[in-house]
This record gives sequence, C-alpha cells and structure tokens, in this order.
Amino acid sequence: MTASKETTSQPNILWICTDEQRLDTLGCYGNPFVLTPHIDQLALSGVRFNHAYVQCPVCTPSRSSFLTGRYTRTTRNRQNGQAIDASEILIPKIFRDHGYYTGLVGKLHLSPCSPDVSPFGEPRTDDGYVEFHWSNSPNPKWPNNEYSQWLMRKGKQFQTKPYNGSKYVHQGMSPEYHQTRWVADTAIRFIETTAHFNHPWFLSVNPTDPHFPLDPPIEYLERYLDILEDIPLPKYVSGELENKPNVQKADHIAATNQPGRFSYGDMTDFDQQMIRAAYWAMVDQIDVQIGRIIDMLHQTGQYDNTIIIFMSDHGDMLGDHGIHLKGPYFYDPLIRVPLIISGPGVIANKQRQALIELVDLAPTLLEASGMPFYPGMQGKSFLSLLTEDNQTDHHREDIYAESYNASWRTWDRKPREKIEKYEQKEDLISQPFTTMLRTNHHKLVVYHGEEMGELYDLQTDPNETTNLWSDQEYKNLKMQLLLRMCDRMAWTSDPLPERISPF
Ligand SMILES: [Ca+2]
Repeated sequence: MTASKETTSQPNILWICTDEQRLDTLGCYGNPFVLTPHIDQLALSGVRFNHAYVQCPVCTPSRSSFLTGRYTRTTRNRQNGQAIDASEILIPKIFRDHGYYTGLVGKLHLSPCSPDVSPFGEPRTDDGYVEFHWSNSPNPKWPNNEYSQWLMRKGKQFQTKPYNGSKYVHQGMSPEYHQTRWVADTAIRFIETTAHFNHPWFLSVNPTDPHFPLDPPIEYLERYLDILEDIPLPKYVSGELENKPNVQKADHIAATNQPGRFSYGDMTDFDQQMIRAAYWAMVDQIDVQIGRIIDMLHQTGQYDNTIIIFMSDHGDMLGDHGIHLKGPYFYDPLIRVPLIISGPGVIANKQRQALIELVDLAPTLLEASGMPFYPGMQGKSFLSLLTEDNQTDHHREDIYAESYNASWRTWDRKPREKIEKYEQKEDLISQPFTTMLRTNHHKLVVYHGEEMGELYDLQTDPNETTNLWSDQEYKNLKMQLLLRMCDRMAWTSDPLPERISPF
C-alpha cells in the first residue's frame, strides 16, 4: 500500500498504554522469561526510560494526570469513580484542535465506568477523540462496548473459566477473539485508513491487559507451565510488614478489604508462580499484537513519521512485600512503569536513567509536534533527552506522587462491621491519604494524620524491605525529605486560571 502523506510534516502519534503493567515484564528491561520481541525492538529503535513514574498507582487518577499533563490533585480526579471535570483539557483535544485526526481504541477511564452508574459506557467530556472505539474491559454489560459488539458480529460470547489447578488464573478467550486482538485489529484499521488522508494523526491504543483478572489464552499460558518452578517467587521477607503501616498488614491478610481475596498466607508457591505466568502470558500476547500494529505502519509507509510511545498507567504488587493488587502504595513495582519512545528524530538504542514523571509526557509530545505549550500543564518536556544524544541524563531532582483516598477499600458497600476479620482490628482499616517523594537515593511516603509512614534507602535496600521511618538515625534525613515534599506540594498547586495582570 502506498500512502500520500507528502504534505504532512508533523509526526503522527501512536500512544500505546497498557493497564497495570510492571516495568519488569519486558525482555528489554531484563525479564528473561517473557517473549516481547516487538516491544524490545521499539527500545532498540528509540529511547528506553529506566526511571519513569506514575503520579498515582490507580487507573483514573493516573490516566487523568498523564492525559492532561497535570497532577492528580490538580485535575481533582483523585479516585476511580470520579468524573473528570469538563474544564480539563486533554492532550488529544489539543492535537485535534491543531489539525490532527484523533482516535481512541480500548480503555479511557477518566470517568465512572461501573455499569450500574454508567449503563451506556463511560460519560465523555470534549476529550478530543474523533474516533472513539471504547471498551473499558471485556465486560459485556455496556451495549456500546465495541469489543462486545465485535464478538457478537463473530457469533461469539465473552467467557472465561478457571484454569485447572489455580484459583487465581482463568483460561481466557482464544487469541483470535481476545480483547487484545480486537484492540490491535481496530488500531490497524485506523492506521490503514488514515494513510489515505493528509492529516497527521494521534491514536491512543489502550488494551485492558495485563490488568486483573488474569485470563490469557491457554496458548500463551502453556509456554510457562513447563518452566513454572523456575519463575521467581514474590520479593517478600517474612516479618517485613511489622514495621510498616497497618493498611499493608491488612492487605497481606486480604487484598482490598475483601476477606479471602489474595490472602497471602494461604497462597502456595504454585499460586504465586501461576499468577506471574498468566500475567506474563498476557504481556506476550500484547507484544504479538503490537507487532501487527507496527507492521501496518511499515506497510502504509507511515513508520518513519510516527512517534511511538509504549507505557503503562501503573504496575501491580504481584505478591511483592506479601501483598497483591495495588494498594495503592508507592512501592516501585507499582509506580515505576515501562516507558519507551521511538520516532522521527529520536535517538536509537538509548537508555536514560533520568527521573521522569508521566505528567511530563504531554508537554513533551506538544513540543515534539511543534505545538504551543498549554499553560494548564504542570509537567516539563523531556524532548532533549529523546533527541540529543549528548544531553545530560537528568530531568528532575525527585518524583512526586499522591494517593488521596484512592483505595478500592474505601469503596466498600458492605458495612465494615460485617467483615469479621477487621472487627477486632479497627485500626487496620484506614483510608489513607498518602504523598510520596522519591529521589534517586531515598523514598518517603507520608500517611497524613498517621504516626507511621515509610522511608527507604533505595541504594542499600532497593527492594524497599526495611522501613526506616522510625529509625532515630534517619530523623534529620526524614525532616529534609519532608521539607522537599512540602515544596512539591506547594509547587503542584493549579497554575490555572492564569494570572494575566499584577492586580
Ligand atoms: Ca489501570
């Protein structure tokens, strides 16, 4: 196929954002088990960031933040289940308003998606997406779930069944009918079509995988069954939670306030290894489908003029620290995500150690596409790290993140007192407001209003096992980090509305 894009000088943007994918799930980031050749190839063709961090380890706050270039508190989308305010300007809207043809495939999740309050899918603001191929998850309850519609046209119904021998892993739809396949097919159609028009384009490709529930096709899971015993167990040191905030002890007993759910002490090594196997199998499948999408860029002659971003909206605990799901906490497996960028003018095969906040991505894309800076954005562009080989590998002094009552546990319709395990441990059920500051050397997490917090020395304790919060020797350091955090809290106040005169 030949394209007719001679008149286009602005780059296309292909922004792939998976859901809940940890950094250590890709070959290029050192995972020796997974099969991710296409994403690894993106890293060889572009810049791979080893220290990119989310602003909140939960879908809606994180996505609202990186799609606006604003911190979660500024967007006011601090929790899942909140609707993004219509005044928030999303980056696809800026692109559309500057002549880009825009599209979304898969998940957005900036507003409530639960079918009981959003029976016709996620309510939209003027988000800027011209094409909107929405499928928050495979849940068939929304009539406008395009994945469900696609299945229906093929005479199929979404179904999974527990995988033999594991309570935590399901056998998902076959590769031909999986949501990841639908995401890729839809993205491929978009790319194929847009090749015939002269507008530059911006496409968000947001598969739901590898988010829980773990339901890869059996074909992708099977590869791991023979090597199951080689899969490493979670990084958990028995007793490490004794000196950590109570909410983590509660999640160790039962994740997200739901008795029996991922009760760590009841799980076997087999369970833990099956969970990782299924999670990686979902990533392997994503990689195959990304390969198909990139093929279409090549086939249509658009590859050389397309900036490709691969990232995720947050990670997952996967049993590290004796906890499953995502807290939300600020352990690195939750907040440090893969970020790979390739495209015209981007250096090939480069690794960066610079601290990057995902809030920095939106202004970077604006600058890369020659568009004016939007004054509501709080991130700062790191374009020079992408385009200038000799640029000093530094961007920020520290990473700032927030989780203000963002936990699933605070959305518990059941009366708390009915949950027997927590009856005697009332203090375990906190609704944490937590703020994090991470430097290259230390991480501080404040649990506002509580005596216990977290402090880690990441150089001597990269796995964040030993909490130094109450250690007298670290008192001065803790005070210094607290002051830096206060600075960041002040500096992350909303820059809008703009001040346009002295009085
Ligand atoms: Ca998510």
